[in-house]
Amino acid sequence: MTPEDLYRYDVNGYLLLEGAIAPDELARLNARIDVWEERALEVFCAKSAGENQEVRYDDVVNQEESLVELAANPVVLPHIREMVERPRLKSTWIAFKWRGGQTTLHSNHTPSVTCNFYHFNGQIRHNLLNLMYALHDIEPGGGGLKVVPGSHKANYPRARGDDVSDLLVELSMKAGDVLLFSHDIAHCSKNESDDIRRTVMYTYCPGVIANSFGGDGLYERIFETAPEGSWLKYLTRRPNGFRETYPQPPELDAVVDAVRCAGV
Ligand SMILES: O=C(O)CCC(=O)C(=O)O
Repeated sequence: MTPEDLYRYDVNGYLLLEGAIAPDELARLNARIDVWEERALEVFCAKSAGENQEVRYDDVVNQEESLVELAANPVVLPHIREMVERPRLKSTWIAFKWRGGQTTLHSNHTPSVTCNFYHFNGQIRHNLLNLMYALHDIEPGGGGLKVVPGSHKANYPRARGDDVSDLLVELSMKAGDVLLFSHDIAHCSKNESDDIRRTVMYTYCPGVIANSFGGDGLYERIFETAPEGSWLKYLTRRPNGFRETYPQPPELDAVVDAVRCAGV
């Protein structure tokens, strides 16, 4: 991460990286995700008007092979490595949001256990770093994440019933962009357009934290088949308290250089 990125992320609690998925890869992924959207459309059509107009599929890396490699996307590995201690993949999901589809305002910001939330300790540390990839453009009003910048470091809790709409900033994205954000930031979204918002999420936690779904062996199959010494293997290892279950690959300079040479 550059000093500019670090400053912005620390102050705001989020960072948008443009073009994190190469165009040909994006087209390949979207062709696969079209199939999921067809499935989702059936669920959406069965919803009543009062329901949340969102269809979400959890744990997608175990169901959609084309999404596995993105878990260790070389464009974002330096950010994950920098900001999460002994990182692990925690959860993944695809979400389709139609008009009215929303996620209500929430955050993890509960500074009751000091090692368990966003903090700075000579280095940015997260309990939960979220990566939201836009697979289609998300125009203003199209369900882009709305955040309260800086709220990941708030010292006062949000007052009950305060919708903080005066503080919310909506983040539009282009297809292939990735939005990194601390789950301690107050965030929400609502699609108020006729476009279907199509996103895929990957979340990362320190090695000591368990998976959101399934047991410790949730990513066993991916771990077993990932190349020895790879970041994919490391990120999908089992949690085991403070003890590592697989060695962390070397620093990412070589990865970053390779990405630069490839012109990503
Ligand atoms: O899909 C969204 O807009 C919100 C995602 C979210 O709330 C989260 O990652 O915690």
